[in-house]
Amino acid sequence: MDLDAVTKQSVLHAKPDGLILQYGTAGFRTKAEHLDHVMFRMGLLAVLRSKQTKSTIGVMVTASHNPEEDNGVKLVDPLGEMLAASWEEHATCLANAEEQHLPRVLVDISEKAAVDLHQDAFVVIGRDTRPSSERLSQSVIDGVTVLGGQFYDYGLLTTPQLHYMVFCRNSNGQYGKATVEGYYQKLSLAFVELTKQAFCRGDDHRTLKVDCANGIGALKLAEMKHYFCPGLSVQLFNDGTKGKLNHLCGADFVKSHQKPPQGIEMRANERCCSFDGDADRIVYYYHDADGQFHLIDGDKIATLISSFLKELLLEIGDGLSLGVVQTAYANGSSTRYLEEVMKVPVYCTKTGVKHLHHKAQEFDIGVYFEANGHGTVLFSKAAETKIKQLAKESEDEKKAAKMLENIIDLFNQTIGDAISDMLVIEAILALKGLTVQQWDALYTDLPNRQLKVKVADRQVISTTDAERQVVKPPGLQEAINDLVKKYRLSRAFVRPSGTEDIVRVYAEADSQENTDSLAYEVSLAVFQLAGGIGERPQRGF
Ligand code: 16G
Ligand code: MG
Repeated sequence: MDLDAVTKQSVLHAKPDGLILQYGTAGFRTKAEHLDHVMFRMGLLAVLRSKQTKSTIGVMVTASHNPEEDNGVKLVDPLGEMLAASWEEHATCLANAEEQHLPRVLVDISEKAAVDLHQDAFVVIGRDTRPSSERLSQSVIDGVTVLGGQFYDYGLLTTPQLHYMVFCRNSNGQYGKATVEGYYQKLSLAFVELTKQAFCRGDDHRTLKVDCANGIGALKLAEMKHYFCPGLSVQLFNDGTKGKLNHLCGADFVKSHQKPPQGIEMRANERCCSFDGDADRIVYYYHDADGQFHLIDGDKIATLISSFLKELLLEIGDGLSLGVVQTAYANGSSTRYLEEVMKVPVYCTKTGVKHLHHKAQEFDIGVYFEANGHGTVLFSKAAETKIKQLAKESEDEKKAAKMLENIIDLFNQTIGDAISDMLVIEAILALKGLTVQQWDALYTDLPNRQLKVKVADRQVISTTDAERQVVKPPGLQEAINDLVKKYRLSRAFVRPSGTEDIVRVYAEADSQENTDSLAYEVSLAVFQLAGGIGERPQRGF
């Protein structure tokens, strides 16, 4: 390591005095103007991680669904996964080191992680469409080059596409070709194969309206959509030509406000979906004939997908295990439906993709979705081999095995991917001949409400049992228990946000009115027992 060169370059990417940032659930994320030094340093860290793993490492510059003025960065590990937890700590140390300590921190990390400094390093970089992203990704490149790393800059990519590229490169192309064209071809080939039967039945021409959050998803879907024709035609809205990124649109807006985005024309019973700003989340929705809005979130997506997979597995008489992984935010009705009607085992983990992802890896086939629309299906190597080598005795078995093979190719196995999820969902709806209303009718969501409470220090709250129980501060869980007892079919939990300086409150109950009361009362308990600041929570929002 040429530490003198690092010191010299680092001055050009100086850390603002006193700024402390944390590598959180989704990497570093804050106002773009505070991130230049973090980007440079993540370039340095990516080189060390690449040397240590002897693999290509990814760096994605994005702040997902955050406002356009924000930005962020995360590292992608060799198999296209999120950065290992021990390296999150290194990332935090490096980002917060004062200028004069930077060389020492780099040496420390190299020693602690036993990095072979003679090893070559290769880093691939992607970015979203934010105005600040191009400049910030240049700072990443400065960091990579000053430590002698090689790099390839993909430029504009969705987050899942960058994960895909990393995995392709580290699997010697076995997972796919590490180009945008390779990604399009892999997914669209699997989609066309999978839907052949449905579309040759002459089913009506299918149209889907997609709100792209004025983000990168629009550019990529525009390049890709001719591959799905004539089976599926997608119409893009909020494609970034006019509106602001994530402003009054996108998956996060639709899910949290439970209303349609601006900028999309919806007619009754038309199937619509929204991506988030970096296209790793998707939610569906429609208006019924009475103009009522219906949201189909990650829970219902998981249900549709797992019931289809279960049917195919029954067909091939497999013995492969299927499990669904959710978080505490999953609607109670979805969990009940999966367990009691579909008889599928359901597991709950802490919020954040990496937690769900790791749990899902324990199954032959692990379906994971957060209610907010982030999710995918992971097939173990063993399951994939078994499906491919199965002695197929009947036509039906052959058909089911072929479909499973296509589904394996269609799902992005590295991380939730709005484009790939959308194609799987569209394929299943077409094959099953399901309308969006029929899908929605699988079960009825319990009314639910999410609120935010401002407290002086959100870390005074700590939780256990996959965030469903509070252990600190004392008395808070007891207060929540007492409030929950007042309502039917009720449930509530609180947790400190990993991305904002607030505490999140979740409540559900038998009616919207009761849910709103419960959410308000729990917010008040948080405010009183966990050091609330500013305005007290108000009834009615
Ligand atoms: C991040 C996570 C997402 C999680 C959300 C929770 C990744 C890639 N993203 O966006 O999974 O649902 O944070 O935010 O892990 P919160 O902690 O503010 O509620
Ligand atoms: Mg995102």
